[in-house]
This record gives sequence, structure tokens and C-alpha cells, in this order.
Amino acid sequence: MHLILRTLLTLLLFFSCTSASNSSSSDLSSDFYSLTCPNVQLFVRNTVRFYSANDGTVPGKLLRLIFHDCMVEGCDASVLIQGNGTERTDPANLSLGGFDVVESAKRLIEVMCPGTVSCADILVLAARDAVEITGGPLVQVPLGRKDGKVSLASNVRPNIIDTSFSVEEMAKTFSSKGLSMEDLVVLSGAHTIGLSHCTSFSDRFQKDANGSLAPVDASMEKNFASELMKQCPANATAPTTVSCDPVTPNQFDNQYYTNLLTGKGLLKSDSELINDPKAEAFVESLSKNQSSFFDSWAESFVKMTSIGVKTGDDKGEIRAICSSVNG
Ligand SMILES: *[C@@H]1O[C@H](CO)[C@@H](O)[C@H](O)[C@H]1NC(C)=O
Ligand SMILES: *[C@@H]1O[C@H](CO)[C@@H](O)[C@H](O)[C@H]1NC(C)=O
Ligand SMILES: *[C@@H]1O[C@H](CO)[C@@H](O)[C@H](O)[C@H]1NC(C)=O
Ligand SMILES: *[C@@H]1O[C@H](CO)[C@@H](O)[C@H](O)[C@H]1NC(C)=O
Ligand SMILES: CC(=O)N[C@H]1CO[C@H](CO)[C@@H](O)[C@@H]1O
Ligand SMILES: CC(=O)N[C@H]1CO[C@H](CO)[C@@H](O)[C@@H]1O
Repeated sequence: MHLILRTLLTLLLFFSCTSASNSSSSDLSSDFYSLTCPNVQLFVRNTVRFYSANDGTVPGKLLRLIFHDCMVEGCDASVLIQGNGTERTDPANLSLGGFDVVESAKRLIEVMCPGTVSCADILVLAARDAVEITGGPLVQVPLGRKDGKVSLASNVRPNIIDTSFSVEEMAKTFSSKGLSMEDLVVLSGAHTIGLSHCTSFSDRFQKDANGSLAPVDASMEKNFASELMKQCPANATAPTTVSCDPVTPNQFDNQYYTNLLTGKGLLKSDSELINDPKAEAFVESLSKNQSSFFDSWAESFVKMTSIGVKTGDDKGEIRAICSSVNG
């Protein structure tokens, strides 16, 4: 009995040491603020709940924001910085939102625990709460990120997934961040909630011989295609949006994967996922089992929110406000 316990302990120590020796993400911990700001999770959660109750588009925006933060310069809140030539000024930012939610949580937290909690951690917490509020799993996320001091629009394009990407191009971008094909399929499940601008998928339609619009991809389900064409008139002046998941638009569930298999993936980058046999197998399996999607989501989300985290004082700071670096 004792021997078994001791062997187990040794094994556990061995694994925690080997993982700690290489990756800075292992400097994160779920109790990082337990002494310095024990209620931080509650502050963020209440703020996200408040904003989401008033505006149903908030959860989708927060999820999108965390992707744009973590994929560019790592999860360091660089996406939140305002000013000339920052990430926010890239045209890809047009679909970004939720900044006010993070700023509001930050203001509250600065009153309760001044100078303690990073905007990067607040953004991660807000995104995980967005998932839980819409019916998804409550993911335990490790904390302790510092805020970055660099935010360049020129870093955006080379690091994010464009909606026109093929599955190979997406896998390559993910792999450069240490994320696998499975992570790609699982994290694409974020499109189970949220809205997309018509311009993000207008390339999926073209004029046919008679001059009317028709889907480029014949596998797009017919009713879905005509509904999209109706919602997105070719010369709409106002930026129109449609739901990423046409079936259960506000519910974080595994419907997204069934959509993909039935020709109802909205973006080209969604529909692309079934063009690779390995990715398609993940799609099939996730479409059949929601709890397996939730388990995988938790794992991939923690992985994604550990990309390029800054944990030393030399690499980052705790910003006073999220939209600018400390003066
Ligand atoms: C941005 O640049 C313009 C001109 O290049 C300048 O007038 C403006 O003050 C700058 N804004 C900031 C926030 O630096
Ligand atoms: C063009 O219109 C004609 C006549 O209405 C129709 O028979 C034909 O199928 C249409 N072609 C396409 C590509 O929709
Ligand atoms: C779109 O614009 C073209 C010319 O600019 C016009 O002929 C057409 O009627 C417009 N279509 C709609 C649906 O408004
Ligand atoms: C669904 O996934 C869960 C969690 O991964 C697993 O425990 C369960 O056995 C799976 N159910 C089926 C029917 O495969
Ligand atoms: C995540 C990380 O820092 N990985 C590093 C682990 O160590 C090897 C070898 O020194 C590096 O190549 C990795 O980049
Ligand atoms: C929210 C935000 O910062 N939006 C900016 C996106 O980029 C355009 C220019 O491409 C700016 O005008 C917006 O202010």
C-alpha cells in the first residue's frame, strides 16, 4: 500500500517537474490570485453575466476576442490596446467586440484589488464564462498571465485564420502555435454561437449564367444557401450579420458539427473541416457526443489560452487600464 502511494507520488512529481522545466505556461496556476484577489472569478463572471443579459451578442464577441488575442503575440491582451497601428486597427478587427465588457470588469477589479490582475487573465476568464453562460462547460483555467507591451497590426494577418483558408492552411497556422488538428476542430466549435458578417462568406457565392447568386460549393445545403442569400443581399449597404450556427444560434452545444456534416457550415473555413479525413473523423465523433465535445473543448481551450503567455516581470506588466500600456 505504502509502496504504491510512494510510487504514485514519485510519478506525479516526475511529471510536474518535467512539464515545469520547459514551458512558461506551467507557471500559470488556478489559484494564482487566491491570496491577492480571491474573488476575481466572481467579479468577471458577474460582469459578463450583466453585459450578456443586455446584449445576446456579447458571449460570441468575447470568444472571438480571446482567439484574436492568443493567436497574435500570445495571450497577453495585446488585442485590447488602442492607438495608431495596433492590432485593433487591422481591418480584421471589424468583427471584434466585447472590449467594453473587459474594461468594465477591469475597472471593478482595480477597485477591489488594485494593480493585481492582468487584462490578459480577465479576458481568458470572460471568454470561459461566455461559454458557460450559453450552456457550455465551466472550464477551470490557470491564471497568472502578464499583459504585453507590444501590439502591432502587422502581426495580425500572418497569425490568424482567414475565413478563406483551406484546412491545410488552418492546420499549419495552428501547428505553429503548438495546436493540433484535433484542437483546430474542437476550437472551431466556438462557431456554435456568435454572428458573422455577410462579407465573411460572400466568396462562397457567385453569379450564375442568369446573373443571380448561387453557391460556389455544391455541397452547401440548398435551403441554407437560399436563406443566406436572402439575409445577405448583394448590395446591402449596412453590414449585415447572420448566426454562425443556424440551428441553435445562442446555445453552446455540438450542433456545429452536425451542421458541418449536413452542408450548413457558414464560413468556408468551417466547411473546409470535412475535407481532411482526420479532421472529418473528429467532426463525426464530436457531432455524436456532446459531453465528449465539452471535455475536448476544456482541454483545447486551456491549451489555446496558454499560447505565448508572459509570466515574468521582465516580459509583461499589470496594465492599469486594458486599452493602453502603462505610461
Ligand atoms: C495617430 O496618427 C495621427 C497622424 O499620423 C496623429 O495625428 C494622431 O495623434 C495619432 N494618434 C495617436 C493615438 O497616437
Ligand atoms: C437560367 O434561367 C433559365 C430560364 O428561367 C433556367 O431554365 C435556367 O435553369 C437558369 N440557369 C441557371 C444556371 O440558373
Ligand atoms: C443592386 O445594385 C444594382 C446596381 O447597382 C441594382 O441594379 C440592383 O437592383 C440592386 N439590387 C438590390 C437587391 O437592391
Ligand atoms: C461520450 O463521451 C463521454 C465523455 O468523453 C464518454 O464518457 C461517453 O462514454 C461517451 N458516450 C458515448 C455514447 O460514446
Ligand atoms: C514551449 C517551449 O518553451 N518549448 C521549448 C522546450 O524546449 C525545447 C528545447 O530547448 C524548445 O525547442 C522548445 O521551444
Ligand atoms: C474597435 C476598433 O479599434 N476598430 C478599428 C478597426 O480598424 C479600423 C480601420 O481599419 C478603425 O477605423 C477602427 O477604429
